[in-house]
Amino acid sequence: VEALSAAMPHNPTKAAEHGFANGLKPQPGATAQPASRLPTGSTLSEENGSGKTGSVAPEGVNATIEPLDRVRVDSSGQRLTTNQGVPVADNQNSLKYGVRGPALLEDFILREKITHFDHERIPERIVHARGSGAHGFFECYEPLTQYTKAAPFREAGKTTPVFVRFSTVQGERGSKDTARDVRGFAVKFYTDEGNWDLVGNNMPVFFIQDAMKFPDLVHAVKPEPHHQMPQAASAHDTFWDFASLMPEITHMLMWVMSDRAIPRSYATMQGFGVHTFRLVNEAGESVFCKFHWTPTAGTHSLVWDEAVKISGADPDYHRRDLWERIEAGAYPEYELGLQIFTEEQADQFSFDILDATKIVPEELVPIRPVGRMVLNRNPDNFFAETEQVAFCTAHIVPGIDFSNDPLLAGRIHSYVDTQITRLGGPNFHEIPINSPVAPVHNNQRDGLHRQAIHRGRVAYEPNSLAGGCPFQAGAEQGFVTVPARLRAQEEQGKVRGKPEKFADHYTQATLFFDSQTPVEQDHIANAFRFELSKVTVPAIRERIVAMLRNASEPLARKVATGLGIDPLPEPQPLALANPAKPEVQKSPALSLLARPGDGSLKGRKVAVLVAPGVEGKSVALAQAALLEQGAIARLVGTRIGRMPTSAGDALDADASLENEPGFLFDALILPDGQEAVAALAQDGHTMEFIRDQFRHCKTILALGASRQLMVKAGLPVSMDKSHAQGGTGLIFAEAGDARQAIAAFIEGMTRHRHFGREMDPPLL
Ligand code: HDE
Repeated sequence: VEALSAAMPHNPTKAAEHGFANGLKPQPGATAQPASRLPTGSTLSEENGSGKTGSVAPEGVNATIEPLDRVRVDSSGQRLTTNQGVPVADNQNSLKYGVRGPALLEDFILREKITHFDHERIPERIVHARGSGAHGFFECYEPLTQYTKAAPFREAGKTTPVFVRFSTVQGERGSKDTARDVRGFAVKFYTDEGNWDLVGNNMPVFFIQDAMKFPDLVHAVKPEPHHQMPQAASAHDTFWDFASLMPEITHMLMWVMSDRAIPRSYATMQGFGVHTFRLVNEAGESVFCKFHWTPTAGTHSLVWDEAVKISGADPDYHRRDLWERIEAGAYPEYELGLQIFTEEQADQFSFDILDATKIVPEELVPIRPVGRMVLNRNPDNFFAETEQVAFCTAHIVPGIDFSNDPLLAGRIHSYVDTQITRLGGPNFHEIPINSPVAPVHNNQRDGLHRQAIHRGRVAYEPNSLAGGCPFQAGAEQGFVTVPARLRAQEEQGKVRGKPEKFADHYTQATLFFDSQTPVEQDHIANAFRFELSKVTVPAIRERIVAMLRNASEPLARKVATGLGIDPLPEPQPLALANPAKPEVQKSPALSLLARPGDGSLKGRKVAVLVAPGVEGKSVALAQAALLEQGAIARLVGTRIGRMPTSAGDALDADASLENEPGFLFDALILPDGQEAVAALAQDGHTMEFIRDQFRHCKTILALGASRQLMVKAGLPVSMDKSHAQGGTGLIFAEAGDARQAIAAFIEGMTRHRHFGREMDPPLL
């Protein structure tokens, strides 16, 4: 037990889950797994978890652990059985009539094993198929009872267990992580008044305004139906054809062409509820609300060239990063912020708050921080948890309510519906990862895969035979829908149509583009250029440029130049000739660079190149200094294994230039030691390593003799500045000067990238 908990210092309860610490460890000679706890239905209450007040979930612990204990399986010390619990004597050979004779139909052990295997796969999600999940907790900063009676926001310090799934949208389950795409950011709160799913994205707006268009959008962006290409990419004809005919998409296009679509890590991207929701207090009063998750580590992204290369070398880049951060105790953390506004305020806005292609600028309604979410525990089993988790926008709790956003309305139907097919029936809420920690009691019965064994003969309400139970909770305790105003709607009657402000397709696209820093604007223009250069039909490219002219003339011009379109096409006709004047012309908060985060290096990866004859002391110094900052320095050698140092001792390279290319690291240290430098100079991988690090604007430190490597790689060493300034992110240290240079290197890394070096087309 001690050895196990020592090996997993950050998830101390894992030992207990696996049966080692709670007396479940099988005894020698044991014949069967001890009976697991029966599902109780009610698993969390004020006494045992999420309801605890004034407490913070300890690191690595959260309250979904106990409820899930009943289904965790530990096979250590156990004999192999069939699914009926029959011990299996031979798991190597099928039953035959003589060793060279025919296999026998009677072999129920083989048939059960193969039959189960044949059915191991379930349908993947139609969108967001590729994802990664983690457990954690949400902690409330202060009571929000003035606005909402929702359980997670009742008291300061209250913690609520959560399960989060991050995802890409377009690609299939086995596709790459670093595609240019929106990222799903779905949070399941296991509140003590039922599950609340906040199924958001890492961008606060969406492509379309009405659920009616969702199947069209997804059909357009998915791999084209005749040849199933391209995988995990929007850079193809059908997506841009659809986009060019849907001007409401323009604002979202700005976001997906920005670096937000290629995050560095799930721990460094924001999350948004997208739609306007309602908060409702005990008195039944309601306000509107937008949900924002902001990462403590700041918002950081990849650059496109890097994202493309990573997808080849490590398609699991984000999944690995999330897993490793949690295992290392560098827990991803996000602050939840709310934009709260009244219906009267909303009526005055220049845009419609029911339109999911619009944001509420922070300068108009500030974001109020209300709590933090920490992801502190990896799932035990990908399929059981991350794949089977079922998020549904229909899952809300007392204190939260919907707005009339027509996109949200379609979602309220879609998610439950899709789970019924994907998870094989209406009882998916009983799959352990989905089951609420609050008690479940109703008269729904039967269906495929029913787990609960309901007792008694009463499955209806009202009843007298069961004393009227389960009884209606009533307005005091139960969920009550806000009686929203419907005056205007009554006048119109049933219609298919949109409110007028929905027709302003460009004002906020302009706001977004104009609020970006010049570097970010360049990246957006380059992304349009790249995507449209993959489009084979010239008319589609031209229609997009014509659309962009309505949002930003400089952007449209730059994209057109990049595509060889001259002269510029006429702007697309406006659906609304005179849109309302926006309250905010620039919102600096929309720039990724506006949220550098806490400056910590937690979870960052640094490559230290090594070869035989390396100067070991400065390498050790750098490793120690980086570890202190929470960054991981990996020794990347001309090969893996022991490397003699110039002082006669040895270092262990755990990665090689071949298996961990340069673009997988956030920064680079080139070592001192003539012999090592000569060996590195012989290997072409070293040059690619350095050039990628340079091209992707990362901090590079060249210790002593390794300056030659920079020269050989063709780097403009004239960029060399005193390392005290470190402005270019290129730091050179003379021999014996390592300590100070390492400090400058760490300072450079806190800036993430040095975009001053960036050139289009790239210099190297
Ligand atoms: Fe989804 N979406 N969506 N979506 N969505 C699904 O549900 C849908 C939309 C989002 O990690 C599906 O379980 C419709 C907006 C996330 O498991 C499906 C519409 C936003 C996830 C579905 C939208 C999202 C999904 C597919 C337009 C951001 C992954 C599998 C009306 C606010 C959740 C599934 C996870 C998944 C439908 C639009 C986010 C088909 C009909 C807007 C994060 O039900």
